[in-house]
Amino acid sequence: MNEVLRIAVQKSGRLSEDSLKLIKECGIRFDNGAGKLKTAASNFPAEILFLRDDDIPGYVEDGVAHIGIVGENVSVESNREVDPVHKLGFSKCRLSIGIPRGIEYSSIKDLDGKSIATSYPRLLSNYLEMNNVSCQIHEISGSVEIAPSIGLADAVCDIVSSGSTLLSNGLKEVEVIFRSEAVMIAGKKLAAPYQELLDQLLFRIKAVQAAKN
Ligand code: PRT
Ligand code: ZN
Repeated sequence: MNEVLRIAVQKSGRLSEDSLKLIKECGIRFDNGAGKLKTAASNFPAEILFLRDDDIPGYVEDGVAHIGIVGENVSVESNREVDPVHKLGFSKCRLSIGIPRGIEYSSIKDLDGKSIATSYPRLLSNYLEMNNVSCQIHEISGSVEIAPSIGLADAVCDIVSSGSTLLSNGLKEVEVIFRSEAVMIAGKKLAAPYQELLDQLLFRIKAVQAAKN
């Protein structure tokens, strides 16, 4: 069999180290010399592609990569046609709404008519709709937490882990709208040889996870 499973992982960021560690713990050996965008495994028919996390769902949908590792937040927000095949247990975080600390808050209804800055317009608008609340959503791609203090928005909706970024920007967390962790995503209807390789990899991943619990 000459088929090679193409695995997309984040090139450099919060998911990178744990993604590569997991692949190594599965017994798959590869050389990830600095600056490489692609590397072949030496003892498993796989190739690793190093990409920006936001691009991974699209590449998996298009079949450029057969599978990928991303945050569920990125996968769901992308709205790409991919299968979330297995949760990986690392990079846990939440997508939350934060408001200035001095403002009282009792429920999501308090946000009706307000503006919210976020990089996650789809997840946010789904949540607001579900709660029958209507807000103006300002989509910005980074430094979201600064928005209220510069008068750009009344609230923010961003990824929170320890909570210290919200705190240091004078904000408090008032609603958790999505809980996320790293997930293995796969293309819909993978051809048989790739599905078989994915099954072998998932078998190893589950064994690695079981050994840790
Ligand atoms: O360059 P590239 O586009 O590939 O990476 P990126 O900068 O978009 O993503 P990166 O590496 O920051 O995050 C990758 C994934 O890690 C995210 O999509 C989440 O699934 C997950 N993750 C886990 C986090 C965090 N924890 C996190 N704390 N992603 C972002 N943050 C940021 C958050 O945006 C906020 O600015 O950290 C700040 C909050 O952290 P605390 O600890 O102060 O609450
Ligand atoms: Zn990104």
